[in-house]
Amino acid sequence: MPVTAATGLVAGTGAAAGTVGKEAVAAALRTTADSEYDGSDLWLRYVPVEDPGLLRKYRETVTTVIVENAGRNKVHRHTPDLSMAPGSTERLVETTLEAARDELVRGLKGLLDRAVPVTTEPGDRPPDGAVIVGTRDSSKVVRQHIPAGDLTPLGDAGYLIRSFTRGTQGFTVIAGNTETGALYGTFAFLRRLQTHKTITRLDISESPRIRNRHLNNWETVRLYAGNNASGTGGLNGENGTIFNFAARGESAGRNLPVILDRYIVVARAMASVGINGITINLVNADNVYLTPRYIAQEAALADALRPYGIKIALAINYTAPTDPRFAPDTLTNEQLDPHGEDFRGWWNRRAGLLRAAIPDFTGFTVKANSEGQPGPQDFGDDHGDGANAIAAAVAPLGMKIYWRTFVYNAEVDEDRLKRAYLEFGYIDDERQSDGTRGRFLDNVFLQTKNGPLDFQAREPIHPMFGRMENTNQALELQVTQEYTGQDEMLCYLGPMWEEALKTDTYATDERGRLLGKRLMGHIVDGTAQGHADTAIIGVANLGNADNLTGHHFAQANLFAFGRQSWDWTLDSADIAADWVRMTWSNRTNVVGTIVKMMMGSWEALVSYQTPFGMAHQFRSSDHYGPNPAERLARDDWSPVYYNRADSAGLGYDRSPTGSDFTAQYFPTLAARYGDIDTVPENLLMWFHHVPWDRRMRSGRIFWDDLVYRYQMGVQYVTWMRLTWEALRPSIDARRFAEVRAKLAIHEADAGDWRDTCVTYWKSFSGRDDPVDDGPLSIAIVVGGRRIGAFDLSAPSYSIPVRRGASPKITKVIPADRAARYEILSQADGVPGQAVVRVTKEDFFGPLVKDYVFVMRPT
Ligand code: BDP
Repeated sequence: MPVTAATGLVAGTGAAAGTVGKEAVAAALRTTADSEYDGSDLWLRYVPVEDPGLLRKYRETVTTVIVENAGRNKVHRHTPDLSMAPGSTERLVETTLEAARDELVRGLKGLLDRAVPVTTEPGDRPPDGAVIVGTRDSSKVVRQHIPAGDLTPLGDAGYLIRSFTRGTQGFTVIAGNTETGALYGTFAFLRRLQTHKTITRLDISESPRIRNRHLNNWETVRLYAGNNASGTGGLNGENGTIFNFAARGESAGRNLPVILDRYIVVARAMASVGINGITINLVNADNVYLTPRYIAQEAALADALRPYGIKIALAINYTAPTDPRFAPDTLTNEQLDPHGEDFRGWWNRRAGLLRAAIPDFTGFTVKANSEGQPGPQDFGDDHGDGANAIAAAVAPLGMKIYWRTFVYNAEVDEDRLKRAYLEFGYIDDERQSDGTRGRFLDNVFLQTKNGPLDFQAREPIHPMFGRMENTNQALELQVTQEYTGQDEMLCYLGPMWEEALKTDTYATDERGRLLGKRLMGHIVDGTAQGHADTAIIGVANLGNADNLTGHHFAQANLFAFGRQSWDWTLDSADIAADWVRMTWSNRTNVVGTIVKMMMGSWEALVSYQTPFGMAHQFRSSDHYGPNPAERLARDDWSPVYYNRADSAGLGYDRSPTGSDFTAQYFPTLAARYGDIDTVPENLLMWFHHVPWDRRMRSGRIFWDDLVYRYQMGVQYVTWMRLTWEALRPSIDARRFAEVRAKLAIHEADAGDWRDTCVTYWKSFSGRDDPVDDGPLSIAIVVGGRRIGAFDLSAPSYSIPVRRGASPKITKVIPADRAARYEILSQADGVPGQAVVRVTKEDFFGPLVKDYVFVMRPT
């Protein structure tokens, strides 16, 4: 926390006090503290508003905070002696309005650089400069000034922020139907100040489009946000995850029910973007989470999160009832019949235990018959039987089941992508005895990844979206960057999710007529097909690293997930701009530059990892680096299964003449994807085996475009690295250095992707790297001779210079007219070295290539 950092520095700067005066010390302290800032506040960083004019305006508009009856609605607390770990800086609150009030006080103090008084009494009329937070229940001001009719339509999570003007002055009301709504409004108001937006004449009404906005916290795998034994933070007995249940050694005293600062920071951050639930353990679930000892710990966590409107859930294992750890309440295999009372009774009892400790416990996430996890099929039943059995058992307790559809049993179909729909589609279509369709119960959500494979950087949408009319559908996105650079690569995922959510499914009704609202987002928010209960899930990226997410820029993905799950129609660039302002700086050039870096970063990653719809070329050991030649125990885990490289071309034919996966889409998309001439080029190899010499839209042949695309991805990372370097004066030292170090790794590893993949493809295409017509291709003139044919993947080029001739580059001729060049250095003699930097803005952002020419005598 910055507070701690500042305190730690007092001693060091104290000596200067006598000589330079108090103010200078304060300033020095702030800069030094900033230079040490570790990112632990996420985007809830409330630094003083730099612009003096704006600061003055804000200070005029906000002079006092009024929260009436903040202590009235105490949230449930199960754990009698709930307490923060010794030395904590965060504190436990007892109500949601207290959380809102404290946030406002903390935020305003930081932003306005002075304490803002808080009172509980508005008097007869609110004073000028007051900010009032509450509900119609808690606050007289809200009752007097906000008509019920304005609030009611906003539901139980919505909020309203309204300015009331009197002459040149006035006051501001932040109201919700619930205290949680008021808390969301408070964060939205603070966000306006953090992003330097106007806070006068406001009339804002907001409510979320999707009801359940949850994280799934995979606490033991794909955790790129945690300190580990070799990392800088050290393990200290923690396993790297965000919540400690079983830390040992030095951290043994820091297990739940003890509450750590970072839990509260995360709760505040989640609430600030409207995330209202979290499944706290991995989908490959450990039954220990269902034991009484763990339930007591979970209850403490739920107690701490509850004031922030966050409810918890657990991932479970389908055969948990047979686990001896639950003795004497265990079942035999025979008793696992989903239609029988034993199985249902067991789940009802276990859920009852949870319910007793955590009254708002939301339910279970289930990964069944998937990647070796047990499930109903092991006993001759199907997913409908299994999901409904547990759902029926927990329905009386008001709980829900999030049943994952990430299944791909090889015997279902040779094409892995077809398998989920084949296993779930018929259950959704099934006619029921009451005449309705669809067997899944109302408290079952089918939780489906955005694409049909597995969180690849670019996938088409999953064909189940829109085809499961009779079942609640939850969309699952991966916030933790398993396949998108983990904690090394800067990859902003907002644009990827925006692309998915705004994809037209071309869904039709039962008579084949196109639906009016049919984007993926409409399916997920329920407006396409009239679903009342809706959900979006982010596989979280939280850990115990100082900055809580591993890479400083990974914080942006959590932020974007929250904002997009609240309102999927938002523009991911706007979200990025908010995040940059809240996290880094409000200076226009910094905002513009970092947003630009972020916006191209995903498409760049796609380009150097899996361009043109290539899928899953990751080495199996870590899903970070490439290994296109790998063959694993299962075909459908193997890169070769996806790339299908041969002498004819590259890619998986899923058209009607291939696996016919395209038939699972609605007719318009099926036709579009099924035809190599109409499929979008960025999904080309997803659906087709593409001949090496196929003519592409650029006019080049496929092979040439493919290689250039790999190179472009790396060239973008070079641009990011250089661009970050130029931001040094505007960024605090520690974070600047940490991101800088990561960008260097990023660039090298992107180069590894390019080289490993292109080299492997070459063994099939039998072609050389294309030269001379890439976006950054150039020819140079040295000693009167024109020299070209530079392979853009090479780190340097050897240029023969005749004895006595000048080694100077006299001319640079870019192949692309839009490219710019700069001769950074010339060779002084032979041997010598010259560097030419070529840049060009391409479709996803700026590209940079530094040509290093090594002049050597012939
Ligand atoms: C894959 C991960 C694996 C997860 C699986 C899942 O590699 O660790 O268990 O997804 O979603 O991407 O269940």
